[in-house]
Amino acid sequence: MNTHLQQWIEEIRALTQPDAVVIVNGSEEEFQALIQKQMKNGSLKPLKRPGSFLAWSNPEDVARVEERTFICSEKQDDAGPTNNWKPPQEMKEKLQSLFQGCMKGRTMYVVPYCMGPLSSPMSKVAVEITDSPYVVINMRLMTRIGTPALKKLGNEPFVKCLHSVGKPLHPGQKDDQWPCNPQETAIVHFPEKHEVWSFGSGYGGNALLNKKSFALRIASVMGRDEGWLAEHMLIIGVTNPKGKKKYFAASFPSACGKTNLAMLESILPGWKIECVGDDIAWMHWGKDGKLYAINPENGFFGVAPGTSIKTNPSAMRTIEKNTIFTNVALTDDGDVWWEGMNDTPPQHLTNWKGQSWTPASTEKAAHPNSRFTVSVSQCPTIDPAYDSADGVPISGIIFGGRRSSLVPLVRQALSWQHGVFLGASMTSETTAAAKGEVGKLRHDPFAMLPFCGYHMGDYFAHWLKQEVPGRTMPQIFYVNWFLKDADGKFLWKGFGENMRVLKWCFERNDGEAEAEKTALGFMPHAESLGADPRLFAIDREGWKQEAEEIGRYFQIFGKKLPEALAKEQMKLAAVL
Ligand code: SAT
Ligand code: MN
Repeated sequence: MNTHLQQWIEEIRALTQPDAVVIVNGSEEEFQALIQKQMKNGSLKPLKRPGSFLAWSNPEDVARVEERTFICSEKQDDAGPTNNWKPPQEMKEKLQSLFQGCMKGRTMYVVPYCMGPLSSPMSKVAVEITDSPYVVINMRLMTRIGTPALKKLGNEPFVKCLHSVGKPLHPGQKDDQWPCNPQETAIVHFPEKHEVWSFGSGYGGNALLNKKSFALRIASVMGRDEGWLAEHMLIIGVTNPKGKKKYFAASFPSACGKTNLAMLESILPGWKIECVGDDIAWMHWGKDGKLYAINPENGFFGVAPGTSIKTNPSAMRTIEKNTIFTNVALTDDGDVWWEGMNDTPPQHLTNWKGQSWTPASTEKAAHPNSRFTVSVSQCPTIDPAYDSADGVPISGIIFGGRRSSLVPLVRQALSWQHGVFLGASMTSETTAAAKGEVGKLRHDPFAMLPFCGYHMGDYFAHWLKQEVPGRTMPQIFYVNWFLKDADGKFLWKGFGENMRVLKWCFERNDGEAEAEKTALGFMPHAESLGADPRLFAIDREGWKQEAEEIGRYFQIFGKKLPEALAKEQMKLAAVL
């Protein structure tokens, strides 16, 4: 075994004092045994769907906790104004005491995993040590775990991810259905050391450290240092009726429809969308000057509510079997249900808190951030190249947020620099993916606000630096599916209809689609997309205020705000 790993296991075993240590090999038998173990203690309930299970979390552990997430870089300035920072030494000491004996009565699982295709030079191997068997089975669906990852690693150093639910068991003590320790939760990143320490939560990105912690926070730092991009982006292949194919990457904040767009079923005859990934893209420049993306993940951790045969048929087919559901409702015949799955809810359910539920209940049956975990291999529209070592060439990058007013349906950036400005000035209404108020407008640059592992001003500069002679820069677009009219009704149907917008982006990329140059970028004519003209209205007063607000926001980056972005902000303010 890898000598660094051997050493690390010994160190963590001594610190956390588990009853047993298991090196996870990733086999089917091991997976089944872990499921049996969790069914026995009630953590997992078997479902009618073949190979599928339901977990209900502690109601205090249901989403990412941003105020308890830290970037502990050596210098505070490297974490920047958008991250929580503590001196690494002080934080390490605190963590040492939190982790002291924290795995007593539990098994410590050592999970080697590879982010990205095993054969790809862009992929990276990491190891997560966790005392949560729920984390292990989720990781088996989400990443490439076990022996193949260890083999790829050889004797190289690796990213160390340490996780504990923070709930040691005394001899004879009965375990909780969802052990966690919300009072002491902390998700801590040491970017220089390529280390993550997560304590107290078992949910999603707090605990599956491969995802936001490694593939975004730590990987964004690696990308800065090594000249590539780790982004909160889905990746899709779009094929036109002539059989021409282009790939797009698209970045939206959590729970703004990335999974739906990634699995879109075209409503336009002859057009086809295929999915490479629904959440994260690692992008490197090829020798041919094109930008190539891989999906570092191997599964989906999708938001359940709102997913239906109408909104996302491909996802519904993906989750017909071999799926772990978390915090959805249970039907009386052992299936799952969530708000938005169909028009008429069942007459009786057990809600995500394990309580009896009827349509008359005032509480939601499924938690708004309830999820499904499933392997990409079950997605009927998975792209043939999703596991390709070379990745896929990106023709366009799409940014977007959830804005009920002001921001038009789609526009194209005037240049790379303007596109970076659009990414930097992204704003979106908050969702249930993170703890806190829902529907509150906030800045979320590049949908990376909670996920950038270093100073956001440096991150903007890193994006600007990508434009060098000899490279084919992807075109940049900005979309907003969420505009509402005065009565609060959506102006755009979204979902399958979004194909019309993608078609325009595709044809812009071919230099074919028409567009008008406006103060906000190139815009299509509403009629050509079959869209309500209000989706393209430019409210100059509103935009003046928006430009001012962007200017105010940019000030938080101080000297690290790139000149080019300050200029773009002034250009926007001047043109309105
Ligand atoms: O919980 S996760 O961070 O994995 C999901 C999300 O917020 O996008
Ligand atoms: Mn996400």
